[in-house]
Amino acid sequence: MRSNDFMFINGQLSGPEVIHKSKHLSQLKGLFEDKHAFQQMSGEQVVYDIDVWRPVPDGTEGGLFFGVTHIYPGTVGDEYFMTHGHFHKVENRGEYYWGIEGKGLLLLMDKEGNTRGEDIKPGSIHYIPGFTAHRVVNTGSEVLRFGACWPADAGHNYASINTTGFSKRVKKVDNKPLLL
Ligand code: PAN
Ligand code: ZN
Repeated sequence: MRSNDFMFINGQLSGPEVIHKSKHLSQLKGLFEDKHAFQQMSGEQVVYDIDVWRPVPDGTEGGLFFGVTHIYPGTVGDEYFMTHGHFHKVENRGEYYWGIEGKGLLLLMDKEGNTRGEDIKPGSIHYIPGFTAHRVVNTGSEVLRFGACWPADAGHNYASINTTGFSKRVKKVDNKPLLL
């Protein structure tokens, strides 16, 4: 029998078609509240890395993608490092996230702009329904790793987050995360 070349060990995804991408601070311009603190930081700084396995072409109906995101610890002013966040382009497409290492908060925002948070920690599983924007925030002092599985035809709509953002932010207040 032929063995599969894809492996997922110790939070690291490997295999011949795995794509690695880094998200630099400069690519998250406008998302953090403290513009002054943002300007003082290097735009070259990596906020998170993503490893994605796309076994089928982007947009394939019925296909699934598998990814791992690694968010580094840090803040912009008092706001924790986080992913850009998005709705899916095909809005009804859902997704699974699960915690692997580190701790944080998954922000879920519905179409009416109501935002709620779920704790991400090793072993936690999160079902993200369709029509729901999702963003992950690293509230710990270590790297936060989480897995994701989503439909290959979901696509990403980042534009609406660029303009309206999420209705809540996660900030470090007295050394503790607060959803404000
Ligand atoms: C994830 C995200 C990944 C990075 O794979 O794309 O965590 O977050 P942003 O895409 O918001 O930068 C996912 O939700 N895919 O649909
Ligand atoms: Zn998604």
